[in-house]
Amino acid sequence: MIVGVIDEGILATHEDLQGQIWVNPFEPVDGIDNDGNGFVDDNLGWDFYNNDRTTYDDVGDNHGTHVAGTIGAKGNNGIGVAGVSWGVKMIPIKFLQNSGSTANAIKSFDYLTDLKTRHGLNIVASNNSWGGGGFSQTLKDAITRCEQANILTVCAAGNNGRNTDTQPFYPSCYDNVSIISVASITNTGARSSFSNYGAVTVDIGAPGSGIWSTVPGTGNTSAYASYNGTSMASPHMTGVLALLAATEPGLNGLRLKDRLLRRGTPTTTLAGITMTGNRANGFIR
Ligand SMILES: [Ca+2]
Ligand SMILES: [Ca+2]
Ligand SMILES: [Ca+2]
Ligand SMILES: [Ca+2]
Repeated sequence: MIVGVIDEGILATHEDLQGQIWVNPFEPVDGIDNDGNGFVDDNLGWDFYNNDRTTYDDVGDNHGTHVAGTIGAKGNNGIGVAGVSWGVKMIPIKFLQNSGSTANAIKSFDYLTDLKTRHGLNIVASNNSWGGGGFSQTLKDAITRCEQANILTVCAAGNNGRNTDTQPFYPSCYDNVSIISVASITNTGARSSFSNYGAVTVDIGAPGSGIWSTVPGTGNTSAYASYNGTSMASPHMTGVLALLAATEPGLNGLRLKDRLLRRGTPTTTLAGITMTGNRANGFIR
């Protein structure tokens, strides 16, 4: 199972992420674009922000590293945390470094679509713990190209505490059927006060308050921190999606999404303010 993490970079050498980061098998580091995708030596994904091959930069790529830990930090190794899916491989696709552009977000989605269509990799989804720009037809079109390649787009619902049915937040509110928009809940199951919601535009809830995960420490050491946000809820959902895809390899794309949403746990605090009224459930039957 492979998922794309479209975010900041990821500290791939973190003690609890080693082995969890995808390595491009078609791209030896030799100064040549061996796989012909236009990116030289993209063995660990690509950095669209700086347009270079280093998908971790020592400038505070902590958000991306934190998100990655929630999806797939190594479990059962006696250290740190355990991600939702221990068997997943994550492709670092960096387009954020404090800020990011829609143009580079589009390139990020297309990078993933190209990897899957070119090599037939089992890329099931991308995680998108970001948003906030206005409506962009070209970004929506890039998500549609992912959709056509059976790559689901998991999105943070946003942290404005508002109903996005009336005040949209993007990309979570594009009407692509492949988007899964995730609200944040607390450890009691209540909606986190910051979390956006919407009976039409938000699909499901997942934990996003007080989430302990991997971050770069001083000198790029392995550290851990607690963050809040729908940015932390979305990767829980992406992790559950990877688990489900692993146990039911015949399911992909929209069938996977449908199964994923329906197997959530009904949650009264999410009823009427999300499409399903469910919270994510990683229990494999
Ligand atoms: Ca390449
Ligand atoms: Ca190369
Ligand atoms: Ca870089
Ligand atoms: Ca661990």
